[in-house]
Amino acid sequence: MALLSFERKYRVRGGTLVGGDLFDFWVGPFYVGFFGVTTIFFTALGTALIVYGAALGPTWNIWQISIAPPDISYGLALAPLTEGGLWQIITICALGAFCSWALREVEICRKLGIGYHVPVAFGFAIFAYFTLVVIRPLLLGAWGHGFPYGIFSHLDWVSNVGYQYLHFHYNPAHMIAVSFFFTTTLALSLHGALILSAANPGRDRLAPGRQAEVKTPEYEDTFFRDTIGYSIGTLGIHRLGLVLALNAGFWSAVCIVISGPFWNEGWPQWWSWWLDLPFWS
Ligand code: 07D
Ligand code: 07D
Ligand code: U10
Repeated sequence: MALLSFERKYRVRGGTLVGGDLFDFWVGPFYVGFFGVTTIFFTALGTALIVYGAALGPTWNIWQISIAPPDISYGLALAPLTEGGLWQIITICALGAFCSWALREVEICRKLGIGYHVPVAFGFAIFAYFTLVVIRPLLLGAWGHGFPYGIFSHLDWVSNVGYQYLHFHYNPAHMIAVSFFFTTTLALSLHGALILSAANPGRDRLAPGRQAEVKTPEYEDTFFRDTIGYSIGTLGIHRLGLVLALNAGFWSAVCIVISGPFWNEGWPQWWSWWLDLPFWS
């Protein structure tokens, strides 16, 4: 079914979580819904506050604009606008916008009658952000532990926090997260390459007598059986991809939340448990 005639069939009322029919309409290609309105609200307010913070100075250089969290001395209190209060409201707006976006995805899934996999997956990204700017600062007792909102300043924060633990690569959860990120790109490159190779077979590599045609999944299975002895299958690779990517985000959240709240020394020191094993003595 062509996209436009499909849309005529699917663009009907129903499936909303909040607001009933009130916002149940589209603007151009975009579904609006109650959560489309809250997305626009939080995004517009948050962006306006970032622009206001930038206007307060000292720079309009897009790379250097930075909205810093309050000083550690404010603890978990609200800070004056110009001393971190802006960061606090922008954080609320960001979480409001991200959660609205996820719930708008849920409403679209309900309209389509498909699973909630995409909003659940986005939920893991939101969870990683929530861990950085809410859970860890709460556990450490100050909003000042959140990261600043600026392109280069947030890189400075990552580097500084990393070196605070001497060698962040020794953080075991960081190792797991990094490995999941690497595995995700490996899996996506294998999958993208395999699908393209089956959909678009090279004429010059065809065995004599074969026609260039889009190949069936048996060919895809056989490639990996011949290569590594096992094929995970056409549905399986998508399950695997999702599981790998969600784990990358999940273990990232773990690696940062244990740094400080549950481990104060350098991460290399953490490995002394290995040397302390009774086995060696
Ligand atoms: C390609 C989808 C499109 C999204 C894009 C991002 C903004 C920010 C805001 C000026 C894959 C849009 C950017 C709306 C503009 C202001 C105030 C997604 C794609 C293009 N980072 N980070 C970037 C964010 C954190 C780290 C780039 C956001 C943590 C490192 C971009 C968050 C840590 C590097 C960016 C966030 C961290 C980057 C490209 C939130 C650990 C880089 C992102 C909300 C996770 C890279 C100059 C990208 C870079 C980079 C955005 C959080 C580390 C500016 C929105 C605190 C080491 N980050 N980041 O392609 O070039 O994502 O930085 O949590 O090297 Mg970051
Ligand atoms: C938080 C982004 C959420 C985004 C959301 C959506 C918009 C809308 C609109 C485009 C989690 C935002 C959307 C704004 C945009 C439009 C229209 C994603 C988030 C909700 N590290 N490290 C990680 C590596 C080192 C350190 C994670 C590698 C050094 C610290 C990942 C290396 C030191 C922290 C990772 C390396 C160090 C991390 C990041 C290599 C520094 C964290 C991914 C090869 C000296 C962070 C939760 C992530 C973390 C983190 C990878 C090196 C420090 C596993 C590959 C040794 C302090 N590092 N790292 O979390 O875990 O994504 O955050 O050297 O805080 Mg690291
Ligand atoms: C996948 C797949 C698959 C496919 C696919 C894909 C995964 C097998 C079948 C998809 C993959 C791709 C297309 C590949 C590329 C994707 C990436 C690399 C990922 C990164 C993506 C991007 C960088 C693009 C990001 C773009 C975004 C997020 C869109 C931005 C849009 C908006 C902000 C509008 C959102 C709409 C909302 C909230 C509701 C409706 C609102 C409007 C239309 C605006 C009008 C406003 C109102 C009506 C309210 C009034 C508001 C006011 C007055 C204030 C406005 C103020 C402002 C500041 C705007 O597996 O199959 O193929 O394709």
